[in-house]
Amino acid sequence: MNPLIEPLLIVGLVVITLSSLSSALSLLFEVRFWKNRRRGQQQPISGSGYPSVTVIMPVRGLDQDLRNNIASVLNQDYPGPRNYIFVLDDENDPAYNVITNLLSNRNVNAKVLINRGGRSKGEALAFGLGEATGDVVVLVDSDAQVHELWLKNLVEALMRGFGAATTYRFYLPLRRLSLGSVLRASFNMIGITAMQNPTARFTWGGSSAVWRWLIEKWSIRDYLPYYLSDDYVITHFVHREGLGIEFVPESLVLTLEDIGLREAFSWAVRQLWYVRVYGFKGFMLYAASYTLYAITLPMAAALSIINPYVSILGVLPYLLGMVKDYVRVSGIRGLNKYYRERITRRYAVLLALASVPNVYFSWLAIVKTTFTNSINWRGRVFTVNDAVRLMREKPLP
Ligand SMILES: Nc1nc2c(ncn2[C@@H]2O[C@H](COP(=O)(O)OP(=O)(O)OP(=O)(O)O)[C@@H](O)[C@H]2O)c(=O)[nH]1
Ligand SMILES: [Mg+2]
Repeated sequence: MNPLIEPLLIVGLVVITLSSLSSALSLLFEVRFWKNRRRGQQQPISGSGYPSVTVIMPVRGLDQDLRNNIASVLNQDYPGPRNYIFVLDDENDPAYNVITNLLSNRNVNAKVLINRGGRSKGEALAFGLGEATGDVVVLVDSDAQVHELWLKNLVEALMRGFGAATTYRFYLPLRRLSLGSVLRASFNMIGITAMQNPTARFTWGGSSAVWRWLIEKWSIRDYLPYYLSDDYVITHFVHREGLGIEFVPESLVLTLEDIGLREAFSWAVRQLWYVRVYGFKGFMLYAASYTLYAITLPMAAALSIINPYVSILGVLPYLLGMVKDYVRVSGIRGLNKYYRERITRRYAVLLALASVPNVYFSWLAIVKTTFTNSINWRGRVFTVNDAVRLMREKPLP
């Protein structure tokens, strides 16, 4: 026997065992998460009236389903007073007319602000916060589509004693299904994993509620323009206050968009770039776990030459990963009719299958991100140096 074979076999078996164990644990965790939700561990709401809310949406450019997104955010069944602030950088932005048109047909308390010369989402948010009057501030992105109880669910989590309430997004194709859109939807679900875990949880800027007193107390407005990730800033201050962040899957937002494979890859790299810049440890953890999954299959294939049973063991982590994603999407479908009607069972199966190519898609995106200096975000280019320089100008206390 070749002297190299024995150590190779040992390394291979260790890799396969580790990735099988880790996928089995993730699956177990996933099943328990949805089971607990179904049991309804929600505590009743204390206090009487619902707090007043200011919903802030920064907008730049025309999202693919912008009109429906904004209409859904305006069309809320919320028992308390609410008002809306849209922040654009320029009234020539094509989204300006879409928003003013929608508002002219509706009886809602809303204003459209122009942060002239604004250079980023963070600047737009800071500008909008300066005009917020509600006891609660809810931030929402222009690519989010929500159901009627979205706002109420988020605010109720604050009323139960949390400092912030967050949710996450789920991608759906708008007109046609493509490899790019399915891979992006699959990649995106890693964010749900983070939300399910209180240590990794963050206030996702795409849809989060925060008490305004907390924003004022820590002068969060002053920090936002210096960070490309509002998630990072707000999460930091909620923790500084010693309060918890609640994850509200019942208010998951849908993003209906079509995207090609190449664009989906650049999108994934941009998402990872933020993690690399603002949460390097998390990025390393992410890189390590995806590397483990990515090498499992070739390792099993190589070892199957020595022992064919190893190949059976080698596909186990991928099978468990598929089942986990199916359980997850089924859990989301089970939340309420809104999700069940829009997310088909066929799409759930497709996402489960996509979890396998997504291992390689994600891993390649991680490798690319490691060597990516600049990103293009809605037509604005930001480099690592820009981000670091800005962060140093206004470090978080
Ligand atoms: N006013 C203003 N809004 C912005 C700017 N950049 C982004 N936005 C808005 O900020 C929100 C988040 O932007 P997205 O491009 O969706 O960012 P993201 O959610 O990190 O990225 P995706 O995953 O691609 O959705 C959206 O509502 C955008 O319209 C900007 O420079 N100015
Ligand atoms: Mg977005």
